[in-house]
Amino acid sequence: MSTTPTRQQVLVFRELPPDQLARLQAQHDVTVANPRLLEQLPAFRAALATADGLIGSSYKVDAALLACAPQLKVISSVSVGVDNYDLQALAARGIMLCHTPGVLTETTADTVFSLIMATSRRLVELANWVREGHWTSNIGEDLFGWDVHGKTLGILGFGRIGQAVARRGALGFGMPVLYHSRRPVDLAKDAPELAGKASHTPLDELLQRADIVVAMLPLSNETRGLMGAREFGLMKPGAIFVNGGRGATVQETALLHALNHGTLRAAGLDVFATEPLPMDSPLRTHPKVTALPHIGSATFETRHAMAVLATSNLLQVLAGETPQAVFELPPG
Ligand code: 8YV
Repeated sequence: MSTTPTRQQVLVFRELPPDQLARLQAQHDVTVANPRLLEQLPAFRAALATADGLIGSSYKVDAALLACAPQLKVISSVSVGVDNYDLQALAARGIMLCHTPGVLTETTADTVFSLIMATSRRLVELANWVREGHWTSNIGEDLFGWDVHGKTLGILGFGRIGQAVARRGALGFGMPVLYHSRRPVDLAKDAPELAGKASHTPLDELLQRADIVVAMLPLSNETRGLMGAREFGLMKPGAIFVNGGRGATVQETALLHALNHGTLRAAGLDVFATEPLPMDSPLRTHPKVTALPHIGSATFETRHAMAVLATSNLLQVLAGETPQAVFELPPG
């Protein structure tokens, strides 16, 4: 005897595209409540009490919040990074965590490379200079930038996005690539296009040799504050630092010191320890900083693809199926 699947309770905590919301509503009872909007916080908290599944991103999900969700089976994050989720608490409750790796790799790598170009060639500064009406004669050396092609690219973190950045540098710009990660990547097997073009390098040596250092690190206990005064002090005079991973991997006071007194020529930042970037942060207006509002994956195409994957993950788990992209939690 066929049984009609029961409609379960789904809480959407960050807006989804209408077509993906409709997919959820076709099978389950859906509440949309974004807890970062004060007026929606009561509805969020009320829906937590009966939620079987959550879908959204960029909101801290800790043990205290999970204690308000006694029926929760799964969280489907519309993100590849999961540092805003208390993984131990999820594991202890047996709550599954899904995320959206892969679909945002190329877009995020494009964003990172745009920061490499913007900082090296001073694109934002000079575009503003033209906009403000200063271009009244041929430019002089004071407006020159620095070449990107052929420079040594150092990448901290060599997962999907780090490798995509390496492809852009090595294959598109003729850049020797040094990368630092916990373990060397078997390039011949996993990234043959980078074989012979990217070298697993100790952190200190990478910082000393690279002209452009890109941080593509997830945030964990191991990576929090990894780039501090010692690390910035190792970097070459005139080096450029770009962060496209997580802001808290960088000690921002050390970054500011390197920009103001040390060796750093410029910094391109898409992520920050606190987001949105506080109005009183010196990084917001620093002349050597190009700051973006965490737009790594923020294109129409990619954010839709992420929402499709996250919605599929959630529907699969609620149907008792294996999701396309589960995040392996630490042992509970
Ligand atoms: C945004 C990201 O946080 O996927 C991640 O981990 O950092 C970015 O893609 C995410 O897209 C928010 O929905």
